[in-house]
Amino acid sequence: MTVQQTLILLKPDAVERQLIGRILSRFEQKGLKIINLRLFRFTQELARQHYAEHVGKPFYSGLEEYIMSGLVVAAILEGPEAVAVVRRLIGPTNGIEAPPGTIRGDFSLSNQQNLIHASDSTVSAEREINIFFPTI
Ligand code: FUP
Repeated sequence: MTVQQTLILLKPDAVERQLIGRILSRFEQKGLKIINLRLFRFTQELARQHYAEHVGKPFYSGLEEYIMSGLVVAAILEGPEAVAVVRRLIGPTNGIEAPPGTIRGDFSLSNQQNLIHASDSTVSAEREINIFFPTI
């Protein structure tokens, strides 16, 4: 068992739907610690950096428009095996397929407006933490 840090983003639909507290409380309830938190708006440059692997895909322009459409919350969560634990708590990408009990399964019916992003590996977590919480 390794204590890890992972990055989550509560996307514009989560903020607009006033789900910040309910979503963050799921992670706290699980025992994960919120060790950093900020509210901000994506620029196009930041979207391209964060979603670098998706730039050029057919859904990218819609994804960019969506992620820039409102305020976003970024947080660093810490706990045992946090990367995998958080991915299981959020559920698969498509809210239609995400099982009940997961965040996407309980609150989303969309493949794009799926409320939340979470790092998918420890390598991604390190990269994404540095994007959203750069050390000065
Ligand atoms: P996830 O890791 O579950 O957040 O999903 P991906 O990294 O595969 O995709 C990142 C985001 O791209 C998703 F959250 C939503 C968006 N997306 C689409 O809009 N359409 C698709 O077909 C796939 C992903």
